Amino acid sequence: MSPHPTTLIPYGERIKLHTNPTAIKILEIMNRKKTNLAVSVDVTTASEALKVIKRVGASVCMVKTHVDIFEDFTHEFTEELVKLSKELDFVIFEDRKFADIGNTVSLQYSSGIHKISSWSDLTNAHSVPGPGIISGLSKIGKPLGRGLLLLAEMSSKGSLAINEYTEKTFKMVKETDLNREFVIGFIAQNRIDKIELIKKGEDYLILSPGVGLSLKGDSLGQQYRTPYECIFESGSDIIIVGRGIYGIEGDEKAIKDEAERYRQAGWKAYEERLNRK
Ligand code: 5BU
Repeated sequence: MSPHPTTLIPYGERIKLHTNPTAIKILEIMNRKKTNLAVSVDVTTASEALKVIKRVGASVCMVKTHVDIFEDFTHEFTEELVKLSKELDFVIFEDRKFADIGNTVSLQYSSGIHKISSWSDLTNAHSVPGPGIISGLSKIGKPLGRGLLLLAEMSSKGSLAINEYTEKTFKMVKETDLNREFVIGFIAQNRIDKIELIKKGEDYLILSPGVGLSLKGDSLGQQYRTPYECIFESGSDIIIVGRGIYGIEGDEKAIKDEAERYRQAGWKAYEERLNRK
């Protein structure tokens, strides 16, 4: 089977295929820092998260958060996070997984304690409610230059986001976000932007969680693949790693070194994929 055409274009050359400021920023950072690694910082205090971010920042293009798991959330944290994102050159992705009607998600995105749209460059949503979820989030996020990813597949065992659901999710984006100004890609395990459905010059980012260099999974249904399997074999653009990096045992340097090990593995797989031409 011939490789998906997008996987043969260098990240830097894909910048011109986007108009969304967040998509452009992500590809620029990836190109500049030679990294397709996103670190997921799923610790339960904001102070611990900041420590991890300072250690991994140099190796990543993106930091992914779940701010609803912090016991000590304040906007001092988000201010510090935004500051670090500028200093260390990464994009912020709040993995909120919105899943309600358009009106509700627009409020959840802009209001409440977390005010996600005010500090997070990128967020994501389930397609299960239908296209109104894209319109509701777009109303808030597009004027701010934010980006959205739709969940087309999940890494967990038994996920229902497969086959027809995945295909319909892709079609929903094509039909709803006509100028591709807000939805910049998908959370998926495969290159779900099917060749026969994309027009020339259309470019989507595929981000894959469920990545580990040594473990195969956990006891709660998570399934891991290696950076090589994600980037080279499945054609993903960005690998998302959580416990594989922040959960590593050892001193402060161990987390930094592990992030660098994943960065190198992800980048090597990307270079091999480009050279496959
Ligand atoms: P881990 O520690 O590398 O297993 O963490 C993976 C992170 O990615 C975690 O924050 C999950 O919420 C997130 N995730 C995932 O694991 N699988 C999915 O399909 C999606 C998100 Br969508």
